[in-house]
Amino acid sequence: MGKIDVYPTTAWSAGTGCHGGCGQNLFVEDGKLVKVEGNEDHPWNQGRSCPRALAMTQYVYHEDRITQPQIRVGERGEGKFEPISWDEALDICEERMGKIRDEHGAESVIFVQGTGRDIGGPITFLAYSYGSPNWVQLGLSGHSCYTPRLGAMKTTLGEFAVADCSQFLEKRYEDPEWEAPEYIIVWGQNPPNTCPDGFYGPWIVDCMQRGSKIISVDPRNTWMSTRAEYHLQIRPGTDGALALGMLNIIIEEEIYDKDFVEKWVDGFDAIKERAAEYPVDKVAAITEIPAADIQAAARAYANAKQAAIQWGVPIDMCPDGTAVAHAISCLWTVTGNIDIPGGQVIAKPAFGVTAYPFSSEELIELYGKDLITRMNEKRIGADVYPMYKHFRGWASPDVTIEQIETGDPYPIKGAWIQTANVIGGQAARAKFHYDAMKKLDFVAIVDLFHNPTTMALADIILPAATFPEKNSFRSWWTPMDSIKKRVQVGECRSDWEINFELAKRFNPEGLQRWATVIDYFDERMEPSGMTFEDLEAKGGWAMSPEGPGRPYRRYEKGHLRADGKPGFNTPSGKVEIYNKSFEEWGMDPLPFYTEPPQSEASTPDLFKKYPLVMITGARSNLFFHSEHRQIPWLREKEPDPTVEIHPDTAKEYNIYDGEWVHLENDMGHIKRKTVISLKVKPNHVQTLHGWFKPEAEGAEPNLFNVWDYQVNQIIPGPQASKSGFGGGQYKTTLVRLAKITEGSA
Ligand SMILES: Nc1nc2c(c(=O)[nH]1)N[C@H]1C(S)=C(S)[C@@H](COP(=O)(O)OP(=O)(O)OC[C@H]3O[C@@H](n4cnc5c(=O)[nH]c(N)nc54)[C@H](O)[C@@H]3O)O[C@H]1N2
Ligand SMILES: Nc1nc2c(c(=O)[nH]1)N[C@H]1C(S)=C(S)[C@@H](COP(=O)(O)OP(=O)(O)OC[C@H]3O[C@@H](n4cnc5c(=O)[nH]c(N)nc54)[C@H](O)[C@@H]3O)O[C@H]1N2
Ligand SMILES: [Mo]
Repeated sequence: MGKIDVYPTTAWSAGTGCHGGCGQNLFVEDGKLVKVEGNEDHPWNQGRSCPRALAMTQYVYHEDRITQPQIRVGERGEGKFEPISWDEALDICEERMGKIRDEHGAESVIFVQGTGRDIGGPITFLAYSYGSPNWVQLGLSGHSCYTPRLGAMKTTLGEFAVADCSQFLEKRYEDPEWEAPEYIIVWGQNPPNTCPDGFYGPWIVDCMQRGSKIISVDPRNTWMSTRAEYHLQIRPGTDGALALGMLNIIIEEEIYDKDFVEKWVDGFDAIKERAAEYPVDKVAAITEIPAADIQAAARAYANAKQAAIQWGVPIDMCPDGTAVAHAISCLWTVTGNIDIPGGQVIAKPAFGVTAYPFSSEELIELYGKDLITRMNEKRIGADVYPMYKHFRGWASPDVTIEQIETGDPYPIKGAWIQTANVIGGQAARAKFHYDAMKKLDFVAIVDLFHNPTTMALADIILPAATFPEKNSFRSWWTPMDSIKKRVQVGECRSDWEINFELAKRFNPEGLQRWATVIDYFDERMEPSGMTFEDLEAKGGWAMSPEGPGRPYRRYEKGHLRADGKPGFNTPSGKVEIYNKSFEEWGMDPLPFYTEPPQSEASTPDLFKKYPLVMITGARSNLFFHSEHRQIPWLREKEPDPTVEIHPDTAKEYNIYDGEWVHLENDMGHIKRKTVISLKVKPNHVQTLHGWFKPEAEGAEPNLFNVWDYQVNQIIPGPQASKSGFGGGQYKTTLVRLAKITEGSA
């Protein structure tokens, strides 16, 4: 046995899959990773690990990993690939993408990513160097993941905010300035399992151990809701009504923070009037939550000295998710819970460091003025939906797939897919996506394993590195972390390295000032006064010093505005709950509620046929979306795709526990194994998305049995939001159960 070296690093995608941030120790023996354990010296997770991190050795050295670039040699979907060298693979990408650019323009290649892994930096670096404004989470209907919440916060508060669990303070819970929230509303989130969006879920549990009480807004009985003071068991998709109802109670009963509202809030009277349209009995009827519970929870939150809200992706998936997020943000605004200890703390990236440029000036310097013109004029969906037009960055997923199908107003010919399993995980209307994407001339995919999307579409596959195999840095709120390469597997390369090399071929002039990716990291990290290696030498993480990057009450200290004056970073200097940006963009400046597109009220006939509301995607901590089904330690714990069904419903359908059933609607059906459970209400069922069987045949038509299990086949689209942000119907689709009988497929 050789010597085992222990290296601290930060987990961020490839491997755990997640939004990352955990300090992990890598145990390396003779150049091989032999164990991963939580790093106790890291302030984020303080030594803890999740099952996916603990199973890293099985992920890194899995026999199915793609460890060399591959080229397709058979027909698309035949599953015939052959290894080629990196040079050959990148030459082909350069040539094929170059040809599309020459013939149709750079906008005819889309750059597709999945959720917020370590990818925003590398993929925009490549897309913009190539010249395409079409960076898209293809298939994520309504861009219904965090973007609607971000959009609502930025336009009202001028900032982003998160529940304060002391994460911006080095001493964490020991810091005397911090106070535990008296109440935390855990709103459509399952934090212990999911740790999303720069937030470590177990922090909520840490707060509970320090006295925080929970208000859970969740249609299901979960670990969190069963430990809550109040469980508001909401009808899926009706969160907007609940938020407005609570707001109305707080305003009517005058339990809001009058001083804060007086000094810092713009548009209170208008909000008051709008909220009055949501009296508690009406809201109780919409949400199926007893009126008394809504009142009690609203009072508990508003009367607390400090209280926080930690919200999740179901909010984005409500119709008009931006309006729902706007409504919820009004709760923390009128109660004055902004940037106070144990409230909603303003979240900024450590030292202001970001993985990719946001400002026009920086974009122009790197990629040329032409890119900005393309972003404004050619970005897909910007001419259709206000939130895409005014939030530069993303193209609209819903419009992109239509445009691939129609070629209107210009053809889409190629796709660069990196960190997304569009067909097997991300896309609602999965079959429509599959059919449309088959029409693309050229598809390059960067991934670690085969999945239904690589099998069905890839012309070139490039093998990505896991986090122990890569150099990178992370600055998603706080701290700023370094990720340092310690092992090598096959010829795998990091996403940064792959994109850096190809980007240089497309934009040699703009990018010539960096010889290596580390040079680029050093430049991005400049505001911190540290280089990548400096940060490594400090132990791999650092937090912003006293000043704009550190809480609390920065609006009083003049830390938020460019002019250095007290106030918020909005035109009025106040929190603009009457949303002037929305008004200017032709949207409702006040929050409102929209009924889900499928429900007893909106589609009574459909409801008669399909009386069950299907909630999908309540995360398992064993899997990240469609990943990890091939990892033995994880799969063993959850071998089959299941559906949670209430005992009464099981009785009605005459279904026993463990029996395989179909979930079906007019779009088709999928298979699930029944788990009879009190977690769901009788009229709801819940099932995890992302299922395919890596152990099954990959070649068409099988595609790892994806069509047997992929729930997104029966989730409709396009999104249900006028603004374009929000309303992917992942939590509100109507279905029925059917016994699988002999002869049924
Ligand atoms: N029914 C239903 N569907 C949903 C949801 C739901 O709640 N219900 N949630 C939606 C949401 S919120 C989101 S954000 C999307 C997410 O959807 P995706 O992010 O597309 O998730 P996956 O399907 O797991 O596909 C990710 C792929 O990236 C690869 N990968 C992982 N890490 C890396 C890496 O570091 N580098 C590279 N190059 N590849 C990597 C994995 O192997 C996998 O093949 O899914 C959406 N789909
Ligand atoms: N292990 C693991 N972690 C993950 C992921 C993963 O796949 N696996 N995915 C990552 C991604 S991209 C995301 S977006 C996040 C998502 O993570 P979260 O934001 O936590 O969201 P979900 O797990 O979809 O749902 C959280 C809870 O909301 C409830 N819910 C369902 N519908 C509604 C509704 O209409 N209203 C309300 N109020 N509640 C509802 C569900 O019952 C569930 O308990 O997790 C991230 N972290
Ligand atoms: Mo997500």
